[in-house]
Amino acid sequence: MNKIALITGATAGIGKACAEKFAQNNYDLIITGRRKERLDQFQLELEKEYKIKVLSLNFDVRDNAAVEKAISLLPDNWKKIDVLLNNAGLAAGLDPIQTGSLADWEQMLDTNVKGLLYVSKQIIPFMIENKKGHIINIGSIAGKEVYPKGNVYCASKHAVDALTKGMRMDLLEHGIRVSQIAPGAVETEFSMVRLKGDQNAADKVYDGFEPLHAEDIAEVTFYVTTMPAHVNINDLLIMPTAQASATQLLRK
Ligand code: NDP
Ligand code: 8X3
Repeated sequence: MNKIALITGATAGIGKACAEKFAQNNYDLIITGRRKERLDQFQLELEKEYKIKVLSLNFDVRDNAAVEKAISLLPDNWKKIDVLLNNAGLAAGLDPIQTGSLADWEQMLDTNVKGLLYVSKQIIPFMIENKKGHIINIGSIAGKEVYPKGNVYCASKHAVDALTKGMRMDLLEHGIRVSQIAPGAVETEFSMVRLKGDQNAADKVYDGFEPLHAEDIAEVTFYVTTMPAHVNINDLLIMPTAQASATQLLRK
């Protein structure tokens, strides 16, 4: 086997671009997501294009029993996971706290925080056993700053920021590297999901400036893994040149 990366949320956006980048660099991949058709199709494309081994695991990260089951069924040679990319996540809604929806809040916290924990809980023992590994959590500018109507999404990404630090401390004795990549605006399916399929509103998010592309984040994510074993990039905040903060954008 080549080195192995497990990427959650590989059916779209940043996770998909990261899978391509790791595949180009001869990693074998475990790709996960809820949309089985996309996952299976992507698996075939990766195997054909890059001649690597790919396993696709179809689960919702919010369902701990499903996460446990899928990972417990991994063949032993797939348990030597070098990189865990905790990427699956979303924002749901853009409402002030006083009118926000409970279902949106639960979806964000259950996916971005608890889902990340459920997957990590299954993979960390393999890394401890292997005495190495690299966990990369996809945070956000929303984990560094809070912005109006960002309330619960920002809270979930602040939790990712805190968990990244906590993981690094607790896993220090096991030689496991833990990093966070925190992007600003990246044009993916993110805004369509957040704005519940309103294409016009989603397009407006990226109007008049060049956002980051998922491939930019893949480039940086792969770079973080290429450092020598004694080097850990703790935290990497990456923004479009046209974005200075969560709320300050230069639109033409
Ligand atoms: P996309 O919507 O394009 O992709 C999200 C991915 O997460 C999909 O593959 C989706 O797969 C998966 N996912 C979502 N919910 C679940 C779930 N419950 N169980 C399993 N998989 C799930 O968005 P991005 O690529 O932009 O988002 C990826 C990460 O990057 C998220 O954590 C997001 O918060 C973060 N981020 C995004 C930024 C942006 O501006 N786009 C900026 C900063 C951070 P499926 O639907 O098939 O399950
Ligand atoms: C996604 C970026 O600014 O919409 O995490 O929160 S933002």
